Amino acid sequence: MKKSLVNLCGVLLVFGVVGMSGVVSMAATFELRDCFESPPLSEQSANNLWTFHSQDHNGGMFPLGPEATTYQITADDEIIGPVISSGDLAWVSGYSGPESVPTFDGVFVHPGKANATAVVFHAPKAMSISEIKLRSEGVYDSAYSNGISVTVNSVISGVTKQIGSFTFFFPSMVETSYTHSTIALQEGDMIEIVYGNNGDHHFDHGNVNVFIFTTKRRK
Ligand SMILES: [Ca+2]
Repeated sequence: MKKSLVNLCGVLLVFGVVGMSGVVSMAATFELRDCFESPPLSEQSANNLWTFHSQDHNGGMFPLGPEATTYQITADDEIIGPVISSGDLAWVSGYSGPESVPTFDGVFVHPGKANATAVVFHAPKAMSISEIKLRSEGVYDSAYSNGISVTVNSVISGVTKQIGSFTFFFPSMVETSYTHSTIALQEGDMIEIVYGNNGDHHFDHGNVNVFIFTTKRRK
């Protein structure tokens, strides 16, 4: 089924270039947070640019949360959304433990007891990805968390290949950038970011964002 650029999740065109040979090129940035900028959200559709699943892209899509600012499976604590803004004191715990204030504009994420929370980007057309950048930090009472594990995969022609993985812990903000090679996607191929509980889901309260940068493309 054809994907459309015009859906709930926006695309920011960064710049266009007319090369010396007269070839028109274009690069774009796709940002996870764009999906959550304008609540109330709609129920997920398989045609969306970004979708959110239990465990990985093969798992069920999360239903809409009760306040239409999140997608979540309440029974397993898997959740993504709402947006978190830099400096928002609502995401400071107020408990006796160490506290932090969110340092960037992102999206709340919580892996489940049993299953990870998977963020899936669907290529709307053939594209070459030059960089995948992730921002990750613990918020609220995540000082008591044992960390949230992150795995980044490409899914090309149905074959999953790991690009990288890391685990983040309160209180440091981690910026992770994968630029080691260009990733060629065809329409319908995916980039998958799996937020897992690192063995224990308690206090796994994360603020995350994902940026996917495409290269200039020759026509
Ligand atoms: Ca954990």
